[in-house]
Amino acid sequence: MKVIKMNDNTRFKIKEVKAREILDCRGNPTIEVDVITEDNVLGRADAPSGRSRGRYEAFELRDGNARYAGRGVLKALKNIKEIIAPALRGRDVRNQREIDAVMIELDGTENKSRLGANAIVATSLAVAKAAANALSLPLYRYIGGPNAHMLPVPMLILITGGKLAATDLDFQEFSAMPIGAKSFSEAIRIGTEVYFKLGELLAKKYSKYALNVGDEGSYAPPGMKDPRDAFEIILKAIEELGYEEMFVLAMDAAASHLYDEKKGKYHLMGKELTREELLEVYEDLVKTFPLKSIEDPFHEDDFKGFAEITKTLNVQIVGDDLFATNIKRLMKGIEIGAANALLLKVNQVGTLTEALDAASLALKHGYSVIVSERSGQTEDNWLADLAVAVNAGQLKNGAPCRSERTAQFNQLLRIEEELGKSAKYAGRSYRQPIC
Ligand code: 2PG
Ligand code: MG
Repeated sequence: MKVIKMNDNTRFKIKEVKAREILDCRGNPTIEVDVITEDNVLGRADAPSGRSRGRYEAFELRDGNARYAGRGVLKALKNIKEIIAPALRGRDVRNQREIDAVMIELDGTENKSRLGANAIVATSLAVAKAAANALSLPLYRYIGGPNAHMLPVPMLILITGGKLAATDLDFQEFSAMPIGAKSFSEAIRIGTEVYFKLGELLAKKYSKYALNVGDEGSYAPPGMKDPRDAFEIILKAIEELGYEEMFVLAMDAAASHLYDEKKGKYHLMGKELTREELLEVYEDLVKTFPLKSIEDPFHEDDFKGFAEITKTLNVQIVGDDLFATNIKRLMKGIEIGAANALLLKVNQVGTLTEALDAASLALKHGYSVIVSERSGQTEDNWLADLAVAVNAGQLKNGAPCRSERTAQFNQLLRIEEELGKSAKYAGRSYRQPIC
């Protein structure tokens, strides 16, 4: 048996921080960081990237020149090499908080625009992975400690619109959550069966082109406009399989992208709606379908609108663009009861520490936490570990296909197996997992 000496500095001391430009699932360049300790323990992590981004997210630094249509990340790599790496050399990888604070200070801006949040987030996660590896612990165990055991309910995005697919659907995501499964593996199985069945139904009704998929692997049916049509056909797939007791529905309106600031109105199906009229649309959907979770129902500055819908509808109201995983914005929301769930995206804020702080704050105030992908992912699977580490109870990770998605689901299948009897699937208690 390998004995790890905790005061063995060479095992934990950072020798080198290396970074490279790799491609994400959209073919866009992103950053991969290797943190290597003096004993040659490696921690490697990739930065994800969003397309349907909020205004309050940390800054993603891109080159803006001819290479890769301006999307190269060489400037960010240079910042890692010349600024971050020298400051991290010699530090102990177990001091995550200290290391993240060093990077925040080196950056010195409110939104990490000097060094780039993409540079910082990949380094922050690589440090955590190096620490986990140096301690011979799985990442979820290292980050979450002995109580990390909750397998999340996957929010399976089955149909996409908005900015993430070429469809006429204004709302961005139409999802199903297998809350009635007994285990994560059962949840993935029945979720995937629904995905297959939905494909058949969509091809019949909307032509074979309906099987083309959007950014998160979800179907993008041509000609579908009405959100009710999306939910109807998802529900039909669920019912045809006899799974109606097993699933609830969820959606991401991503309403910041439907909002016309000048007019103060939202675009939906060719109409212009006031906040009140849009609220009626949601009310109607909640009455008609087993819709239990609505993300970003209003634009990212409308804290009041979020508070109103949270009071009015008895469902999960999720702040994504609204909170941007930012503690200050979350606190503001908590004060007035805006939303009751936080969408947790590490790269929205830029460091693991800040993301964990946001999750703790949310949980402390009875807000649910949904650990979330970005539409631009890589095959790196730290996201799955993070979901278990914080016992979040929910994971938004797209459809059960395409490798950047299955990388997470497959990792969760491994974690479930590894935890054995200690593993608990959040299931029906997904909003407040009972530990
Ligand atoms: C969202 C996300 C992903 P993106 O709005 O929730 O689902 O979008 O990662 O493109 O910003
Ligand atoms: Mg969103």
